[in-house]
Amino acid sequence: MHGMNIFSDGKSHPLRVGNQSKEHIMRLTKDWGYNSVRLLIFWDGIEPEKGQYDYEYLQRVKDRLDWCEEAGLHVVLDMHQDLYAVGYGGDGAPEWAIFDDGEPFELQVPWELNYFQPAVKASISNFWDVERGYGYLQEHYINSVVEAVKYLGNHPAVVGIDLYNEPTSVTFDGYKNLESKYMTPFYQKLINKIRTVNNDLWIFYEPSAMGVNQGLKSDLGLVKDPRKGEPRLVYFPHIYTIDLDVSGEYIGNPFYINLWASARQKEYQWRNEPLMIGEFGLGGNDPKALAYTTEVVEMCDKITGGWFYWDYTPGDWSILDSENNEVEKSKVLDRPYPRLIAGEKPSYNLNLENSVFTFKVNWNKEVAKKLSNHWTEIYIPKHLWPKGWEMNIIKGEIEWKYDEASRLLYVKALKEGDIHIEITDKTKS
Ligand code: 9MR
Repeated sequence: MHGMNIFSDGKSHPLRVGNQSKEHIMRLTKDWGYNSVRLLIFWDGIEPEKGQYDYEYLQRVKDRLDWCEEAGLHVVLDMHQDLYAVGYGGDGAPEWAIFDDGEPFELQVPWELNYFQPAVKASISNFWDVERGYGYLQEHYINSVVEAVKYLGNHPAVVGIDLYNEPTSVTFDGYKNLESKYMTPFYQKLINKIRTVNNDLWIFYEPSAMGVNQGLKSDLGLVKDPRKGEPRLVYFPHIYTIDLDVSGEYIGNPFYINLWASARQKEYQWRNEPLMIGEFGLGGNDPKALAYTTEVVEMCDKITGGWFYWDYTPGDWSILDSENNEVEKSKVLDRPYPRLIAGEKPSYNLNLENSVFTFKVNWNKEVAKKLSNHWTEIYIPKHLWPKGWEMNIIKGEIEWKYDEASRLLYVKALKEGDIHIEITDKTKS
């Protein structure tokens, strides 16, 4: 999956869906080769009054899922929150679920600093630590997610749901305690409950944001998927490296990106689950911002992780400026990638110096038996080879075809063994 986070302008929008249009969503597949989106939904949208679900809200989300389906996008629903709730400059929890122990709150800039405000800390603690007497908050949250799954989970565009955006605590003796003591059992309960109503959805879950987003090790315990058949769990961290948080810009050294990647690689291998990146991004289109974006997407290719850029709402961070014009960063993100892989142990990368895209995969009979579709699909961006591209078959015997309308190259193995192809600029041969 390569895609965008969508409808971040819904966070505190009265209808919780934002102002973006269907045409805007259609561009994701028409103008670029995105195949998926992470779509923000909110607890205060689903259950604005205690115990009462707002089906009009869920219907508004469903209407947007129809757009996504028409655009050919897979959707991961994202139970979003920042700073616990709208009242703290964030989004997520309904008003009735806020218990601040009478602590004060003063709005801070940048927004992340509000996590340290006493009222925010208290409200977050009252959600996670059931011993403080508000255990029913988690029950209500879980039931709201299940209600969303019941209402939206069978929509043809929906492939999965992200259980909780960026769990963050500044009170439980550091983030590790939040992960091991509170988040792990909470996720397990939530997964079990989702499976009572839906056996098919992929369940995406995140480690703690604070610490892990910056590259430190996660302490989240293992969770199990009780579904019939193979587990469908995806480890779904975010990356926002510390240099960006501290100085607001990329220092031009991939050290922190590599630190993050090696920690995450160990974790997803230990968890024995696929990894995808739920969010990464930054503002601006200056050389440093473009370098950072390039480094992150190259790292994702290296670890074969799909991703969702933060975010698509036109503005400083987006691939569209506030007048909906495409900006330079869009070209960095609009890259060739395999959208479907028939084979094992894939690797791929784009060499920006000579514009050569390399794709390798192993094809064997065992893998072939498991697949219903034996074609690998590789997306070819418009902008990269404006005078045309060609494919060199370095290794393997393949059959191939190209669909101009979708800019998809289809490759099929004809013999067991390694396949190695290169896509290059036609004018350079
Ligand atoms: O980019 C968003 C910023 O404009 C908002 O003020 C802030 C609080 O709502 O949220 C930012 O988006 C964050 C997202 O919700 C969670 N992950 C980090 C994103 C970037 O800071």
